[in-house]
Amino acid sequence: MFLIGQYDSPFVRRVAIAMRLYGLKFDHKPWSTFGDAEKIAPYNPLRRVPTLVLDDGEALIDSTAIIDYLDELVGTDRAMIAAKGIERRRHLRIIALATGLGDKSVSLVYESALRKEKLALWVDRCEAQIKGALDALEQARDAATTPYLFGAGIGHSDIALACVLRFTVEAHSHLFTPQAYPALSAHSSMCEALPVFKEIVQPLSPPKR
Ligand SMILES: N[C@@H](CCC(=O)N[C@@H](CS)C(=O)NCC(=O)O)C(=O)O
Repeated sequence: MFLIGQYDSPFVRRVAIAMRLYGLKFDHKPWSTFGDAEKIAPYNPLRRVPTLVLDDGEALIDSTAIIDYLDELVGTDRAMIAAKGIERRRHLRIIALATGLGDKSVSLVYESALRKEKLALWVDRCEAQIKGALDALEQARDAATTPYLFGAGIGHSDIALACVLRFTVEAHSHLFTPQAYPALSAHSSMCEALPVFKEIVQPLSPPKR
């Protein structure tokens, strides 16, 4: 199978990190959503990444759907998320907040990289949404009494959170300071120190007009 997308995308990165931690072999096609859109289109009509193409040609799209498939492959005992109940819903809420924060951070990057003049209405809205999500995630991370969010081992919510934090800090450093978000800052440092995070990483390279 092969994974399409560059590791400066927090969504691609979280999938690749999960695959490595699960010990799943894959080829990597670091195609750019803008420069290589025509290459991506046959696999994903939305021309978005991540896209995971299986050996039989089936193409999976959207990081959460891809990870759902990876969990199925490894089975419930090894899956980095609870199988059901409140434990699963807690993970999913953090993942939704983190990936939603990622969506807004990515939108803001496009707003400044692709438009001649930024639209203040959109920038203000995205920044308010980013702040709201960061505040909620700080509270949740601060409340955790275990090394990771929901236990002693890393979970999908930890990975999604760390990947999105790195992207947000690189793209919009004025929206995040360690003083304002100490628990998130500590979470990011802990995850980024892991070998798999050091291996699967790429500095942000925004699209050009
Ligand atoms: N909800 C999607 C978001 C993926 C996403 O936003 N990918 C960006 C790259 S970071 C992309 O493909 N952008 C190109 C576009 O949306 O046109 C997921 O979780 O996979």
